[in-house]
Amino acid sequence: MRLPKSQFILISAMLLLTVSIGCNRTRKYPLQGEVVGKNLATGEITVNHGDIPGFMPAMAMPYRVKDPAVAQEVQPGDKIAAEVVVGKDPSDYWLEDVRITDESGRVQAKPPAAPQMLMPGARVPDFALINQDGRKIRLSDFAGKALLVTFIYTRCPMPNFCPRLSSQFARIQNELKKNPEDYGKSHLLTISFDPKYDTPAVLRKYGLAYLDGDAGGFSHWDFASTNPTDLRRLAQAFGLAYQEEGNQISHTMSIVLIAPDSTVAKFWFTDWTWAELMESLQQAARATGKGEGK
Ligand SMILES: [Cu+2]
Repeated sequence: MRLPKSQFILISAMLLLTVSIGCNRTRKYPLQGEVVGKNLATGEITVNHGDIPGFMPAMAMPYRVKDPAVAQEVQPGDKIAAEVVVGKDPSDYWLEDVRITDESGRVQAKPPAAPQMLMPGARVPDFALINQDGRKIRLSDFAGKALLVTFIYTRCPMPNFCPRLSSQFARIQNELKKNPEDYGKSHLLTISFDPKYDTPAVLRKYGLAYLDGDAGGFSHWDFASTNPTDLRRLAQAFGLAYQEEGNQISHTMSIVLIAPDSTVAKFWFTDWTWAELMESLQQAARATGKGEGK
């Protein structure tokens, strides 16, 4: 069969479009199974699941959960239903829309507590903390500045987690110092989720190590903590999961940029570099001058 040229071009274009959509689209598969383990450090849960037609035969394997609060919530033994989402790169897949079900796979009346993570643009509640000097500080103290917040515990033995967060924040601190205007319009805040051990004195000593012994640096970088109840609320708001395990705390990473108007500007959970954080922080800080009658 010979097609008129115009029709041939049309069909070719449609085929090309279909192929490119097929490659760029993320795909979703329904999953049902039982949670048999979890690893808060990686934000993964291991699920023993049935056949997932078109994706995977029945087996037990770890899945990253998109929302870290959900990994915190579900427990081994829970029966769940979820969507496996496969990204453009098929080796990149994760779980979304996780629901706890009964034996027969029906969603139970009580799903996991709705994660209350703040979305970008949301106003940040005014949490109170105690800093390295034993002084009460509030997030609202930094209103008008771009505020970069992260969470650590000082005893963390995993080089890629808390020590990396602190050493990269130190790098940002040092770089910002070179530009007094940015320095004056920004602030860093490291929050410990281990208040029992990380007292103000411990945090002060820890902070000084990252400030090269310069206590003056605390005027731009606070190390703080608060009571366990407020920590839970803070962690939920900022999508951080942590859990005591013996003498250690297994946890995820969360870095949040709070804009000068006290709204969430951006989150980072896994992939980030100090340069990227600093650039976003500087951008937010420089935006403060605009629209304020300057
Ligand atoms: Cu850590």
